[in-house]
Amino acid sequence: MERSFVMVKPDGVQRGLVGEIVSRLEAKGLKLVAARFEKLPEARVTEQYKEHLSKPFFPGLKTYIMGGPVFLMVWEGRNVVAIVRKVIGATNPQEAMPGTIRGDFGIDIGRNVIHASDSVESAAREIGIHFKADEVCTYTRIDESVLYEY
Ligand code: D4T
Repeated sequence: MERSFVMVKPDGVQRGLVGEIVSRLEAKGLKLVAARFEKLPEARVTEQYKEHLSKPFFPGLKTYIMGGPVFLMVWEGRNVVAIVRKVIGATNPQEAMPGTIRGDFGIDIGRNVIHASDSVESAAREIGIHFKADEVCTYTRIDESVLYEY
């Protein structure tokens, strides 16, 4: 089963959106298999966003992500990476559709509430940055037999 790494960013935590975000992903039928609440150390922020190291927005992004606690999660489900990207919406909240998390709860691109992996490969890399293999749980959710068609 596919996995995605999802993070409620410091603005999402400060604005009390953790429960709403977890609820939306749970209600969709996705399965929470790992979670941790913490302030990220610089090394893991740099590793998480290494593709953006040379971008002009990186220093501000790093300060913002390290500015408060974040809620890190791993979600599992069929096609979960693409599904979560749709549920969270476009990177710029002003372009994100209403009904998506960023479309409903954000305004500025630099305060876009949530991160989610953009590919199966990124998901594996990002899960590896933040979680040990034995911190990701394997279990069957009781509704799985009716959630999936086959
Ligand atoms: P993340 O990685 O946070 O889920 O965002 P996306 O995958 O949707 O978008 P991204 O990698 O292009 O951007 C990473 C992160 O940087 C912030 N950002 C981005 C910013 O502050 N200014 C910018 O101009 C861009 C492009 C927002 C998300």
